[in-house]
Amino acid sequence: MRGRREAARTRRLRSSAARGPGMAENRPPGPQATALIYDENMTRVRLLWDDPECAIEGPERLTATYAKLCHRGLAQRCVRLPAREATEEELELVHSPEYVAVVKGTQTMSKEELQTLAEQYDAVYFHPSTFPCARMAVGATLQLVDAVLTGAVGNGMALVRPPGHHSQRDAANGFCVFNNVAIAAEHAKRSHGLQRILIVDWDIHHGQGTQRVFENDPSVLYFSWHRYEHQSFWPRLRESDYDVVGQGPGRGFTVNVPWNKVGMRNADYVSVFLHVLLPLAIEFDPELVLVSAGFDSGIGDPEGQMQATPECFAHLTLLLLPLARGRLCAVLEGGYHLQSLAECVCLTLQTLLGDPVPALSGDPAPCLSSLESIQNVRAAHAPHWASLRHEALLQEEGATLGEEEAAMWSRLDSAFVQDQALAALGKLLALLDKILTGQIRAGIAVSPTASAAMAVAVRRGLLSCGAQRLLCVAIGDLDIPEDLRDNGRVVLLNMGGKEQPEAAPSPMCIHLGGREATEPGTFLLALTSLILPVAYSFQPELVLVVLGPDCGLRSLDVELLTRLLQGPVGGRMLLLLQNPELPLVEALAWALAGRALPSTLGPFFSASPKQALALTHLCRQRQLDWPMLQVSVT
Ligand code: X5A
Ligand code: ZN
Repeated sequence: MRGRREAARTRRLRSSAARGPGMAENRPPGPQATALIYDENMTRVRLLWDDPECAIEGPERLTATYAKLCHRGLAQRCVRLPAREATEEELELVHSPEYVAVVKGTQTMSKEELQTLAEQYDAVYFHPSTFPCARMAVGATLQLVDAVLTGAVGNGMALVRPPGHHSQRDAANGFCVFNNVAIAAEHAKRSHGLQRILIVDWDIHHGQGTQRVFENDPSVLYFSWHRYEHQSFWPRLRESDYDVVGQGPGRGFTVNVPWNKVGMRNADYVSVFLHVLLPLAIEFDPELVLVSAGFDSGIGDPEGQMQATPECFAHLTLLLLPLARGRLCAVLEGGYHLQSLAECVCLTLQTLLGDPVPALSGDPAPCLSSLESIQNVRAAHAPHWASLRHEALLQEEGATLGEEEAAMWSRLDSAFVQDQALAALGKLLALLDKILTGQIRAGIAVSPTASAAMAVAVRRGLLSCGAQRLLCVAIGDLDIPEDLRDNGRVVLLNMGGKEQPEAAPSPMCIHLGGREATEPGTFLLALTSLILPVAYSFQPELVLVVLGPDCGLRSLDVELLTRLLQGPVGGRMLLLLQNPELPLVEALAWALAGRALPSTLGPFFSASPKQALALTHLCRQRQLDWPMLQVSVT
């Protein structure tokens, strides 16, 4: 029974993988579907007088974006949900009744009155349609959150105007009137009983409005990166710096990453996700992820002046999808370069729809200024998060673990391969060839002899039509033949193998040995701090993940590895498992097909100090070879 269901799922996986981007099936409503909310009414609000600062926030932001989504066929693949106007009661989840009344009053104001009111706030304009539009922006966000939290859809995006994240209890600010995302988070707590919500604010401005709403609240983890330039960039607030971490019970639940230079690129953005946001988010284990999805952080934007390409937003989205069972709601904030905005929204929505992410372009080394910010924010949060605590530890002990840095793979000693294994090898090679020739994107092979199969697969992967760069992530006690160890085209990353001291470690072999290396705490830390940074630095064309017998990883950890490694490799991945349990194979097939995780991450395990230290030491030792391992300027 189970076997047949498994086979059916694998078939589905293969056929959808073969179709590739833009052609995946339209999923019916349900926990695997993606919602899109857009309503023309939100294009009504516009600037009626001359104000160079506000002129960039116009209706064409929505129309251009929506047109591109339709043109790409992406809007058509989504479940369309109607927007609605939020009630005043809902607005008052965050805003004062007095402020709501003020905004309500704008409906009947003359242009002069509107302008006078706008002057009371910083960088805001009003229009007779502001109140209904802003209510609809909130209502659209609530519709999306309700659909995701009831399981009507799995994730989704709301294209709204006006934006929300600068708006505060009693004030409009920075084009924002009502705080769409903050209201949605309060609503999720009150009406759905949620206890942990993550807000990821990747807009290029600091969402000080959202920060202020939740600064005392440990149930909402607020993360924002923002152009800061040592407090000289709007809104020029001291409270936007890395050392502002929340107050009272909310200490540690506000995370600010200031960008002190313009021109930040893909590597800077992904590094911050890997080394700051993800460790904290995994430890927090949110039940819902709200993205304040501003795209003024994308290349070409006049406000942000950054260099991150549209593909970067696909990667950021992919990195968030393993959280909260994939319950992710992206809500538009800023974004003022119409083409860049539309393109970035396409890449975000495409990823929500489960399409494979395109490769990340550019030098994988983060710049000095971003490393400085990463170092500072990690230090500021080390007291509050177990996943960062080993930073402090390392400084205290000044430890070196030279002997711990052990070596690798013993020689593949056996030419003896059983019949059964031969048959499995045949299937494995057929699968690998299909991946290499682009007929399918990813696959799972089962072998009774993982070590031998791995050696064969790596060799085959390197053949003439094979990969120029192959990453082999080997978990557990697996033997790698000598000749593959220092092949310039293969990086071997082994977790949990035998501890074997090695004379001269090769940059192409990375090994964290011992049973403890595959314990949940160590492994999750290794995933964000070692495995993904090496993979993003190497940019492999193919990833081979090999699980040795009794490798010690929980099924959840293998799933996370599988999902997250799809980023740096564009989804081209072969999983090789020795005698796995059927549910694991099923879960991995699901993961490769980009479907949501069935549960949240569960209780957090922290790595033992010894393991954290060994891992940190390994990362520091290898950061010259693999620049995305860096977390400090030294
Ligand atoms: C939502 C948003 C920016 C305001 C900039 C004012 N606001 N100079 O991106
Ligand atoms: Zn912005």
